[in-house]
Amino acid sequence: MSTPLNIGMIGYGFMGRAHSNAYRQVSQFYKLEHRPVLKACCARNAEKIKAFADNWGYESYETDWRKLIDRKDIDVIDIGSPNNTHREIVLAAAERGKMILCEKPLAMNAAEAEEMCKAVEKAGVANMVWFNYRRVPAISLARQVVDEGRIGRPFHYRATYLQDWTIAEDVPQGGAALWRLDLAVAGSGVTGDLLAHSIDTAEWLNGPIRRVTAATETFVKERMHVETGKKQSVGIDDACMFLAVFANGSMGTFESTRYARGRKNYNTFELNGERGSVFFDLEDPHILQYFKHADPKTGAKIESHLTGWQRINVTNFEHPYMDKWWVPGCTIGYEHTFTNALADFLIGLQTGKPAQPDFRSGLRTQKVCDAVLASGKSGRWVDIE
Ligand code: SOE
Repeated sequence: MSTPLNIGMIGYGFMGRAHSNAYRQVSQFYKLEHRPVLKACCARNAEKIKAFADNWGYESYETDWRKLIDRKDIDVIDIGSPNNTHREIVLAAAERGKMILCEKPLAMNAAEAEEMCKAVEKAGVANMVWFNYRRVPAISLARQVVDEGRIGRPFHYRATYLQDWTIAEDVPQGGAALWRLDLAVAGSGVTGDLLAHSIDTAEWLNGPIRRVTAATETFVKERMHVETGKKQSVGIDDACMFLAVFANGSMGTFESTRYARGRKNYNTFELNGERGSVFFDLEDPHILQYFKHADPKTGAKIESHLTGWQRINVTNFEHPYMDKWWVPGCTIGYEHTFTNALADFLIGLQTGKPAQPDFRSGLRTQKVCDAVLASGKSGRWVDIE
């Protein structure tokens, strides 16, 4: 018999939908002690949140998040609302002893994230940041390949995260749909929104980043603001490139933009080491490319005429998460990464071994983002503690 775990979801946009879908799916595919129940959702607009509640099967809705976190029948607060709301909700929800799942980036900056970490740690409540890409089976397999010593000494890490949806100058900023373009609400542009994913994956696969130097650019300097109806200056970084030095001595390059015509959600990385390399591209999500130069145990080199990149179709039962889904050869998609993440969170509750990335780990990413943005301004190398 599973125990119900009552969810209070804040936000009804893209992430509100992605998380709600995960809550609905997880118990069907994973056998777990806790069974999420869609107890209540919350947003300011009563008409929209009611429609959201009806569509996803939430039992009730609220229009004030404070009321939601005061409710005794809510166990978990899920934050899918814009970045500038995360801190306040986390501090209040932790005080009331709620478990918290927060959308990325954890906060507007590292100072906020630090405060949020302290709050959940003081309250002793379970917490996780929704860095869903760790749960793409091919990316989890990359981590396994690293752990198995198949990369050997790492030399290079290369990440790109490219999109193209803000090129037109008449795309406005602000409001429910376009808050990601509004500095006051988002905290930053592509650095917090896209590179946060790349940084989380990079540190997970290749360890901590020690130093960065960055260049940022804002291509469209003014956009109409949805709330004021007036043209206002744009404060976010439209594009950001940075160089990194990892604690293990390897070097990294990171590139992100929303101005790469034709690129919709092009999230890639490549890690090159002495014994092998891995490459991943989210536009080909079930494939992990692996180049084997030498045996991880003996160090013996593969015969040169037989070397080449392997395209591993990550759909076998032996692959991460895949025994929970379909039969080999049948792929899973974007939405399943959230379900896998949620399953890890619930397994963490069950085993007492908290799921990662928790808020501390989210704070690491935030520190790197802050360093990147500071370097983008100063043009200097910035160290990360
Ligand atoms: C931005 O367009 C965005 O929706 C991000 O906010 C998500 O985190 C990313 O996964 C997809 O792109």
